[in-house]
Order: sequence, then structure tokens, then C-alpha cells
Amino acid sequence: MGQPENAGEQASPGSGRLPPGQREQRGWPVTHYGPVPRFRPDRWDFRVFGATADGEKKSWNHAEFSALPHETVTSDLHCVTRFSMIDAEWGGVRARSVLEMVPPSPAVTHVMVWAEYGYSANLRLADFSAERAIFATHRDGEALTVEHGFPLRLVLPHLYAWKGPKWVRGVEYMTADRRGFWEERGYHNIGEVWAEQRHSYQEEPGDGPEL
Ligand SMILES: Nc1nc2c(c(=O)[nH]1)N[C@H]1C(S)=C(S)[C@@H](COP(=O)(O)O)O[C@H]1N2
Ligand SMILES: [Mo]
Repeated sequence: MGQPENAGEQASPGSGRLPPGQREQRGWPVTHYGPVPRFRPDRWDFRVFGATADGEKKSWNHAEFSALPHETVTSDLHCVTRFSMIDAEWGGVRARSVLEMVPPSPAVTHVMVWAEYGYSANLRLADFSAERAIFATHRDGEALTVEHGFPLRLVLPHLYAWKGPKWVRGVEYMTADRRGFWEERGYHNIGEVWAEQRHSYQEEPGDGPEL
């Protein structure tokens, strides 16, 4: 369970199938904890910090981040509460592009993705580097609404949606694992959808830091 070599695209047997225990949702509900943050373009930045290869932090303001090359991927959103949204097209900046622009130190094993109000989600570097992992600004060609994470949210097709923060503000490169917001509160440290890694009580030794 949870082998790094199973991370990413191989974890999903393919399109057109719902993962175990999920049902398809028509429309797109809004799900999150806490209030919707107001977007303040003058104060917004996206930061990469922690164990970078050169020890330097990097940050983009909103205009700079918006000017980065825009790519699209097609993927699904699976909420651990069992609804799935299938086949959305997400546009934005791939997580791999962030890793190319700000290379991590070779010692990096995990990242923490940080959002407004201190929401966070920890990821194995292999999950963050998945081909379709994307910091999305758009869905199906339209800018995200603020309820759905405008100006930026992370989408990871093979992990439950709590692992993809809305209102993302940065990424911390880590040389050891540390639990994020929901991973400290009963959700699984890894969260692979196709393995139904929903709850922390399902964790096997090695799946995460002690609770
Ligand atoms: N910042 C933040 N991001 C978050 C959450 C949250 O509470 N705060 N909830 C997550 C959960 S559990 C889900 S299912 C998805 C829901 O995204 P949606 O509202 O666009 O459907 O956002 C995820 N991202
Ligand atoms: Mo969720």
C-alpha cells in the first residue's frame, strides 16, 4: 500500500471508471472548511520555500504568476465524502513546471501545499510530480470562481480532493513528512483514491508520521 512507485498516473486504471465507493456528481458543489477568502491582488503572492536546491526562496506576484505558460489537463475530482466530478479540463501551471522553475534539494521527499487561513496538505514528492498535477486557474476554459478556489487551486487526479487546496499561496519543500490540516484530523496521510485511503486508522506502518 502506498508505494511511491504506485504514485501518480498508474494509480488510476483509466478514464470512464469511477473509483471504488464513489458516485458521480452532476454539477459542481462547493465543499470546504471555513470562510471563502477575499482575493486581494496587491497582497497575493505564490511562494516556494523550504529545502530548495539553491537554498533561495522564490515568489511570484499575481501578474507574474498569470504570465507563466498555461497548460491544460483533463482529470477528475474525488471528494472523500464520496462524490466525484468526472472529466473536467483544468488549466493553469503544472506542478512539474514549479519543480523545474524552483528545483528542490535532492533531500526533498515531501511537500506541504499552503493555502489562505493556514489550510495545508502534505504530499509525497512523487504525488506532487504526477504528470497531471496542476495549479489550476481555470476549469473548462473559465476562470475559477472564488468559491472554487480563485485565483489558484491544486488538482491531483489520483488523490482525494482535500489534498488539493483551494486558494493556494505556496509550496514548502520538506526533507521529512509532516501532516497537513486534514491529515492531522483523521484523514489518511497519503489519500490515494483507487486504494480508498480515506481515514488515518487505515494507515499501515510507513504511510505517515505518528499521530
Ligand atoms: N483551502 C481549502 N481547500 C480545500 C478545502 C478546504 O477546506 N480549504 N477542501 C477540500 C475538499 S475536502 C474538497 S472535496 C475540495 C472541494 O472543491 P470544490 O469546492 O471546488 O468542489 O476542495 C478541497 N480544497
Ligand atoms: Mo472533500
